[in-house]
Parts: sequence; C-alpha cells; structure tokens
Amino acid sequence: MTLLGKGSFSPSHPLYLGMMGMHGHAAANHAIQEADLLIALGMRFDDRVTGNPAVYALQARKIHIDIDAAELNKLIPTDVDVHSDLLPALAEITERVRSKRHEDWVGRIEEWRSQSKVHDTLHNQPNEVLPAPHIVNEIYAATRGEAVIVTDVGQNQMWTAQYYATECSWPFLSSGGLGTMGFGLPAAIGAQFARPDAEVWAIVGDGGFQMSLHELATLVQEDLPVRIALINNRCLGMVRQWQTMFYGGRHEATDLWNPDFVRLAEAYGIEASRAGSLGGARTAIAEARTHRGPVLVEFEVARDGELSHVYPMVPAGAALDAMIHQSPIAVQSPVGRSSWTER
Ligand SMILES: Cc1ncc(C[n+]2csc(CCOP(=O)(O)OP(=O)(O)O)c2C)c(N)n1
Repeated sequence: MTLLGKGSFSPSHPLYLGMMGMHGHAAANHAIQEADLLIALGMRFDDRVTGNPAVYALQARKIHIDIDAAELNKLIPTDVDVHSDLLPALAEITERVRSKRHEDWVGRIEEWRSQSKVHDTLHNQPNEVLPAPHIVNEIYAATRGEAVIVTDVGQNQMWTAQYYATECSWPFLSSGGLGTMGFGLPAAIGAQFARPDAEVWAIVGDGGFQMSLHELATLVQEDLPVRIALINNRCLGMVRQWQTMFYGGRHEATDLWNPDFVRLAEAYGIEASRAGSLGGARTAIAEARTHRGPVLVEFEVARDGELSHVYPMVPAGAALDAMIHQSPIAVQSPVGRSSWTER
C-alpha cells in the first residue's frame, strides 16, 4: 500500500506486504519489481512510490483504477485504465474473476518478508539506546493497533508508517503529497474532535512540531486528551539524512536549537515527560495512556549515526528494488538477528 492507503487492508492478512516506495518495506518493493501483473487501486504512481519510472515494474502488465481521470496514464503507462470509483469497479471485477492460488509466488514473497525486520516484535533491546522505530513499536504494542495515529512530516512520518500496523477501522492520518510540516498537532486535534472516545496519538518531529505548537493552547482550552509523541533528534531529520547520505555530510540549515519542550508543555498546563531509553519510553507511554487530559512525551533520539536514519531507502531516481539498508553495525536486532539489516 501507499502511505495514504494505510488502513485499507488488514496487516494481519497473510497477503499484506506493508508500504511500498522510497521508505517502503523491502518485500513490497521486490514484489512490485518482479510482478507480472499490477492492479493499482486509487494510487497515482508518485515518484516516492515508483523510484525511477523508467525501470518501474517492467515485467508487469498494469491495470489502473482511479476516480480521477487525470491520473490515468499520467506518470506510468498502463495496459488497462479504468476511470471509476473503486467500489463499483471492484465489485464488478470480483464477479468476473475466479480465485486462484500462486503458491510459488507467495513463497517468494514470504522469503523476502522473512528477511525483513520491519514490523518484527522487539525483544532484548539494550536499554541505553532509543532508536526511533522502537518508540513507534512501543506505542503500537501498547495500543495493539487500536488508536488513531496522526503523523507530522519527515522521518517521524516514515518510521510511524513502517512500524505502526494500522488496522482497518483505525485511521492513519498523514500529509501525503503536500508534505505539510506542522500538520500533526492540528490534525490530531481534528481527529480527537471527530472521535472523542478514541485514543489519539500525534507522532511528530521537533521541526514540524514547532510550526504549529501554539495549538497546545487549543488542546487545553478544548480539553482534548491528545497524546503527543515528540521524536526529538534536534534537527530537521529527513533533510539532514539526505545531506549525510547524498551531499557529503554538508549539514546546512538543518540543525535546530530547540526550547525545553517539557517545560514548554507544562507552561501550557499540559502533563509532560521525557524519555531517552527504551525502558523509559515504555514507562512514559504507559503513563501517557492513563492520563485523562492532553499529554506530551519527548523522546530523545540520536541526531547522528546509522540509528538516526530511516531505512530502507530507495535513493531518489534509483530503481525501486535498489534499496539502501542499514549497515550491519547497529544495535542488537529485534528478533535476535545480528543486525538491523533489511535485505
Ligand atoms: C512546511 C514545510 N517546510 C519544509 C518541508 C521540507 N521537509 C520535509 S521533511 C523536513 C524535516 C522535518 O524535520 P522534523 O519535523 O524535525 O522531523 P524529522 O524528519 O526529524 O522526524 C523538511 C524540512 C516540508 N515538508 N514542509
């Protein structure tokens, strides 16, 4: 699925592959590149999901169904395009096709997936480090996927998309193609108004949070129990990652001076805490869940080094299956493998 498609197909289904694209799951990207048929439902083949369009899914015949006729044959030439709302189109197609099994193909996908660590449960982590994916995993484990998850834009967004396995009836709200930093907190406020009884988490970075943090006042004024998970890497992490990986480490205008977020939240009358270790994060998340008003938890994560990057990554302009994976130096892996490497 695409970033905005999260929540439309259950992650517990055996054919669920996760997210595709630049920071997608390796199995999804490999499957797309090697498929002989792609049925694209309501997606628009943005470069963030295709990688280099010239070498995108070359073996696949492509069927594209979209409600917006302008999207058909815009970026990727298709064999069949259907201008329709998905619901009637899928209902009609389902009537006409017979179900088939493709054991070999599913087996290959299983192999790619078994080599991937994204979505693995976390065990035996050293307590002194706090890789950002673990924060999302802890929120996922605590909420069992039953929360409204809202992200900001940047690394926080990609980690959340990768590690929070959104169940169908639970929305995943994220700013897609517009990529609007500052989206997270106001969108979470809207979500909490819409679902007053739901547990709403805003997972944000320190840069984007500062673009709309004045809305903390709205949280208090309206007594909205939004939980804010602030992943503080003291920089504009996503842009800095590109500077590190593709611009010779020249970090220009991406390091941030930040206020003391805990004291800032407290100044608004919002309960706040800080965590810099896995154990601390787990405790802080558990406490945040029991609090009945708005709450902010600041998670201190690395600004530099391999743990500060989102992996896997398809470099801009590369083929979708030319993913860069974390070099095998990092922390003990979640499931006892020797590294965080995803193949
Ligand atoms: C309003 C706006 N300005 C700039 C960008 C470009 N941009 C995308 S991600 C990013 C960095 C985000 O940093 P932060 O909010 O700290 O999140 P992190 O990537 O560190 O998780 C920037 C500057 C954007 N998407 N929106």
